[in-house]
Amino acid sequence: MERSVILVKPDGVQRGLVGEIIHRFERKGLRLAALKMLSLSDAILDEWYAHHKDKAFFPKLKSYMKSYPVVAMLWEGVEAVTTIRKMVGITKAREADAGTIRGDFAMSQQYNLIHASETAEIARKEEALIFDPKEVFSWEKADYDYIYLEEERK
Ligand code: FUP
Repeated sequence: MERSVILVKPDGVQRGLVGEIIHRFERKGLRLAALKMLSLSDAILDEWYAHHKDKAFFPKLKSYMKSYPVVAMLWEGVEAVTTIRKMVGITKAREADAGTIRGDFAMSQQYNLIHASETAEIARKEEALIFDPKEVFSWEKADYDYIYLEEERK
């Protein structure tokens, strides 16, 4: 199974959408492996958005991500990274498909509520940046027999 790192960004926390976002992933059948609130440091953000560090929007993005705490979560499932990216929608939220989190609740390219890991490899890096192994739980989800076929659940 794959794990994906989700951040409910400062705008999502301010707008009271933490519960809505958790609710969507829970209903989908994903397993919550870790959850915490934290303030992002410069060191984490520089690593997190290293691919954007030369872009004009980077300073604004960084100060926005530091402006209030975020809620970080780890959600697990078969091919969870791709599934979650589909549920989140494209970066420019006002053009995101209806039915996605950004499409249903946001209008901006920066204030787009949520971060979701882009690939499984990036997810592993992000997990190590945000979570101590002690904070990650491998509890058994009782309804898996009704969510996956046994052969799908690898
Ligand atoms: P995403 O993977 O959809 O979160 O998007 P990116 O990794 O491309 O961008 C990360 C964050 O940078 C976005 F969520 C918001 C911010 N951003 C801007 O503020 N302006 C832009 O033009 C592009 C991205």
